[in-house]
Amino acid sequence: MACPVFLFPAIRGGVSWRAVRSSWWRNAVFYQVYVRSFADSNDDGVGDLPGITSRLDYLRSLGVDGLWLTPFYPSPQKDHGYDVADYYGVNPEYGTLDDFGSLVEEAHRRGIKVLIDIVPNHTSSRHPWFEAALAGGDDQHRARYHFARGRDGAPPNNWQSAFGGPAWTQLEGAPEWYMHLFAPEQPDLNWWNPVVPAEFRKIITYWLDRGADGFRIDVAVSLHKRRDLADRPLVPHRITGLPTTAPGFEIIDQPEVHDVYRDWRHILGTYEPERVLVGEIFDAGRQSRYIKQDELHMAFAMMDRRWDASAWKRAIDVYRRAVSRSTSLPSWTQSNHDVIRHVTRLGGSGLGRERAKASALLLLGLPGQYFIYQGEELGLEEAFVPPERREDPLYIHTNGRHPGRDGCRVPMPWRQNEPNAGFSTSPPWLPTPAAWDRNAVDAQARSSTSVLSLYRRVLEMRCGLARRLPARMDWAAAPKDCLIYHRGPLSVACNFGHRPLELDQPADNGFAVAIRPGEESPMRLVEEDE
Ligand SMILES: [Ca+2]
Repeated sequence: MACPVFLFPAIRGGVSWRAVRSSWWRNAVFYQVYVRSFADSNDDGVGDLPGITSRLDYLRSLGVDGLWLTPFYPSPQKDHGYDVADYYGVNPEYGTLDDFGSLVEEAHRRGIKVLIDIVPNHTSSRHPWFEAALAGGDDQHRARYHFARGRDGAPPNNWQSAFGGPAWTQLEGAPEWYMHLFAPEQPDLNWWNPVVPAEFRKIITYWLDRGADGFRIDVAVSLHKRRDLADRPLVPHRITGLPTTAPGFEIIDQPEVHDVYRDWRHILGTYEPERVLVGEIFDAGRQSRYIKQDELHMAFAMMDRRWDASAWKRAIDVYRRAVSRSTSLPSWTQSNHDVIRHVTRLGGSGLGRERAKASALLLLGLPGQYFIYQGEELGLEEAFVPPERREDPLYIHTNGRHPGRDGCRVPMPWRQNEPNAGFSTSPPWLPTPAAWDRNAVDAQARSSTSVLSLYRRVLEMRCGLARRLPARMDWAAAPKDCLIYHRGPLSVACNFGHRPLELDQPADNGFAVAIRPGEESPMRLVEEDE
């Protein structure tokens, strides 16, 4: 672990050894590695596992406690790895199982945990199960997916794919259709069939045995689909008037999904040190039902609100309340591989970057985990990817109505004055914007005012303060457009407005983080000894 203080807290008051050791993930800082775009070890333009291993010292110097690796399994890459053809292997583009072993070993040597992505909702259409299901009407394999007869040439029901169009594709020359809530190349598994949960028990055990410290679970509340496959009742949307699913009608989020996570949590409980489950769940209401002592450890407290003090305060409180009845804390997140980078969302260029620095400080002071999305620590903006170079199925399947998510997946800039900002000597799978040269890691490492230097400094402070920071925080009275909170010896103030604010430094608190979006001094970190 990069920050060993998390290991110490309580060998007192009858706290068991198990409880002490299980605390590693609480308040940890995780770093999401988008494998295809992080680091390229063999200069073929595609990131890979040895590339990640070669950059572990960078991640350690940044001060992260754990990584989340996006899927690296063999896959036809119709949805960049979220279409898994073999849950037990490594895509040759990304390396080998031995490379995975080395990555885990080297990460652990540096005190960094490794979470991997698991995709239980659907397989790739190239998975051997689905290929067998198609091959000859193999009933045993068909029963592992959702096959159903259509209605007069139409799909079995009116469910929609997240990527546009019906959630069903008809088999050629046959009356049956198969279900896919995402791309047609991602057939949904039938979790009502006991063969499916049994297989995933094997899969998670396989990776736990290879040293994985836990899983980030893709579309975590899906799994079981409502059994009656009933049509969605449609009602007019309250604003647009367009037909939308009636409230209370759930296709996913069935009660049986909880049984799966109780089962997985039980399996994880047989490993030491503690392994963790992080659900891809953003809705606070759902988080409160899934984050439990015997289910998930964490989900994402996604801070995607407009830059407004009261909206942020409300969102922070909603996510805090969501976990208040569990022993968990929120996992603050601003960006990931599916959303527009937050520097851009917060206004772009200099203004967006200043706000992003402020929001990081605001969230990093709160109780809870923090998930950095790769490149966030460089202040990267959403990149423009020319339409002819876009690869995201969301762009392709919506015929360009959705711009796609390629702009947040462009490879990392590592070195200034090198081709493709030092990511690769070959053209990267997505083009690096020319302007990213100045964002390169080596350039930012040399500058004390860079976003990277700020992240390093703040993570170091957070680590140093960890033992003194309680799980509780309290809002304090604040001027308009400002949020202030206290957490033990730490006080954090964040100015959402355009004018500088002068605040009295809290007398009883030894440490304060103040953020002032003025021109000369946009931000000020006040340390104890100042
Ligand atoms: Ca490569």
